[in-house]
Amino acid sequence: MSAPATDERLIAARADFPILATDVRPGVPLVYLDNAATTQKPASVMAAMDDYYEHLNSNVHRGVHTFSEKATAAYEGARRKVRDFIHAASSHEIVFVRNATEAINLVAHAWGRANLKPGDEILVSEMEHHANIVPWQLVAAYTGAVVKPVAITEQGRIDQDAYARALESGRVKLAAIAHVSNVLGTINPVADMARKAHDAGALVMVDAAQSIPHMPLDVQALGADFAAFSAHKMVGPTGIGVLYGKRALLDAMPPFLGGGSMIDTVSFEKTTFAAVPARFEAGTPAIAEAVGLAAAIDYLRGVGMETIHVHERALIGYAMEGLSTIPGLRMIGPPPGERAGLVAFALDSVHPHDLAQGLDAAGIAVRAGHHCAMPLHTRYGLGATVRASFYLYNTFEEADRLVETVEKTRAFFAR
Ligand code: C6P
Repeated sequence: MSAPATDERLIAARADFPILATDVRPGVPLVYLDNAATTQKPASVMAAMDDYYEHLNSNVHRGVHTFSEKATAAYEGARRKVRDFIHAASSHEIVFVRNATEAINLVAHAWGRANLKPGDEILVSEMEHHANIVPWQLVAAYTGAVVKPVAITEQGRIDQDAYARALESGRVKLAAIAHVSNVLGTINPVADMARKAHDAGALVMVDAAQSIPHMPLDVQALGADFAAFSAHKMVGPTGIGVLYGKRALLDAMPPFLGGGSMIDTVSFEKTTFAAVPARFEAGTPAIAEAVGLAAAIDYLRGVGMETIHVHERALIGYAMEGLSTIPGLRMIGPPPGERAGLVAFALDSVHPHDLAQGLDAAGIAVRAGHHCAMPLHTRYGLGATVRASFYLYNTFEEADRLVETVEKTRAFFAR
């Protein structure tokens, strides 16, 4: 099969990412297929952060001096940019945190401790990342609530009948669901699932870590009460992520962390707290990273989220077709039309770590292991898989290199 032509705009976009021109070792160019772990950064994001440090570095929300006011304007401008990108109703609904993991922990601890009681249920699916399981287990241990896993089907979809049955208990207070699975690639029908949860009186936390970087997303259309994501998976920097929460829910939540910036008044008799989102942003925040996130959003908008989604769908279909020709290779998850641009697979004859090393020798970066989704791997009777995850700058030729090298590695181990 010959590779389809890659969209010219996306070929041009490759030049925006300096690291993509770097050899892994002399003469071995990088084929970066570990985008679900973290994405590469365009020069514009790095320049925005450098510019911040070179020209306006100061702490935010504190000083009355000019630079502090400029830094505050940049930081709050980033918040508005996130609001618009995810179609939130207000920038009060955007809380800056360290990453998706911290966003989910914030809800589990601030909302969960205040609202859960013994016997209450939190639904998660079997395909969740540990970040959308463990925080709920921690708060369940604290409150006496119960974490209930909803089964997935062999094809890697959340079993919708099981989900509907679980909601019938009348005890479900929150459903925590990945919009896109980081292992199966499945795009879950979150809007429909949120409607069902709301009808049953439950809230919905959407783990959007693997969807926001790859497709247009509207938190209001999805019906998300809360949503979590990380900048580093959407061409932005590490160290900053976002919790989206409906204003009324955030307003009613007690703080998670205490310290500077999150208070209104402090005395030894009584401390009162700031309005949201400041209430949840104790201490000096990641200011340069917020500037970087704003530049990342500008970059993604410039390319076009729909363009990215269409490109990745074509790429994953092409890659999966190629992988399906390799003897003894098992892919898990739904068909390409129902998934984002990633695929996890295992060979019956080669350990995933050996396969990943074989790929690395050819300059191809993939992830091998359980991808922080152990219950999912247990569900499929697999200890580990290799995962190839694509992004806007990957090409069909790179998908060819992946398939050829997996086959070569398989043949090598079969000798
Ligand atoms: N998944 C992966 O290789 P953090 O680490 O907080 O930025 O993101 C956590 C997270 C939450 N939900 C989903 C669905 C995720 O995929 C991730 C991160 C990476 O799959 C690193 S483990």
